[in-house]
Amino acid sequence: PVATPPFSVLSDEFAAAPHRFYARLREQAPVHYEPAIDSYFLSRHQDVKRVLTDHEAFTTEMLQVRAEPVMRGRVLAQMTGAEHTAKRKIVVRGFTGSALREQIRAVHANAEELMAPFLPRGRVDLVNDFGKPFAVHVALDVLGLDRADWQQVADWHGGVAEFVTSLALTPERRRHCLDCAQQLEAYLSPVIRRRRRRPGEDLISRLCTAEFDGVTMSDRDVTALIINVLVAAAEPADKTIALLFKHLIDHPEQLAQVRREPDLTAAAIAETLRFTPPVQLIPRQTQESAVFAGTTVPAGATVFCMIGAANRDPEAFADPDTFDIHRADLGTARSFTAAAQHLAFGTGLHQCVGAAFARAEVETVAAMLLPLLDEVRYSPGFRYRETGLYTRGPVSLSLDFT
Ligand code: 2IO
Repeated sequence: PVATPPFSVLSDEFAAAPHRFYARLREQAPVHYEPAIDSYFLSRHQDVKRVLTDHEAFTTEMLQVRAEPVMRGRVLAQMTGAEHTAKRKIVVRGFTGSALREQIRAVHANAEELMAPFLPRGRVDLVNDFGKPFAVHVALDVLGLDRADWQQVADWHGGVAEFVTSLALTPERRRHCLDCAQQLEAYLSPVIRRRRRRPGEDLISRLCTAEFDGVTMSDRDVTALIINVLVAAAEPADKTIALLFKHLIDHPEQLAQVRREPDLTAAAIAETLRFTPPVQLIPRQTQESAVFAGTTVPAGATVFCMIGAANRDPEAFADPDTFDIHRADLGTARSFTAAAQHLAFGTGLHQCVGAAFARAEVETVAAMLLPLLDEVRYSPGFRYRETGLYTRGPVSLSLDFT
């Protein structure tokens, strides 16, 4: 008899369909240790929530090695105390009021422009034809960068995102990622210099000129924030849009309801984020040793919060493996705030600062695409496949419509 190898989140079986393993992990290995990367994986809603809420016991120190080398400076998630409060406030301002209204106009314009060529054909790959270029175009418009550079920026972004979202990198890939980051920084430096001299209405200008409680942003802060905004805006957006359409196509009665009552769109997006969060893992580091479900995690250990598993914990959601935009425990109004029950935007001090923007972006796209894509369905012969462990989404989503 051949012994079954120990379960691993790094296995091909897990990569093919992580949700099939969530219940087993929560019930039998709520603190799963992965020796190859010396990290612990937490899958229960209660444990994940505790880690994200207690930012003193569970720090973001590992971002120094997991993010800083490609962000080219410290990002908000690495900061605490007065510095964090001031700089987070500056970023929040950059995504509210007149700034947000202008950003949503850019969302509209880009969505319209990118979808136009596919309308007469009656077929579009929502990931590769639309979502990916759309997400980068919007990020560039928000930052006030030239959309003509989008292919180049998208390539650099790919390297930066690969670094941040990899569980293991070969030395060659690592060099490639660092190279992308360096070129991106070199591209941004003269832009930052110009915006300091002659600021406009874009996010880079706002970051350059902002002040809160006497705190301002250094060039390094601005660089890191621009790269952070680029990754955070580009990496999950195409996935969320494609997953929303996939779930609605798979649940035609709910699709019909959203078409009839567009006010249900926010609930459909919130349920998509709960059911299939595009960011599946959030790393933290234990300050002291900590006990979860009777298992001790040593001090200084890397802990990965499994957002997908926590979001399907029956202790937190009734009938968790069912996609239901009407679920009573969704709390749509709170779904894009720190009070959310689902953990797709994290929670606590470092909860996603772009959550309100993300909601407005995806709502705008959905409101625009639903009426355009009549009788939307999978293209004949289309095979659905997802990829990614850290961020995860459809490889493609080929749709036919009338
Ligand atoms: C570099 C991982 C797509 C963030 C980071 C500290 C990124 C930070 C996140 C999300 C999503 C990206 N972490 N956004 O999980 O800004």
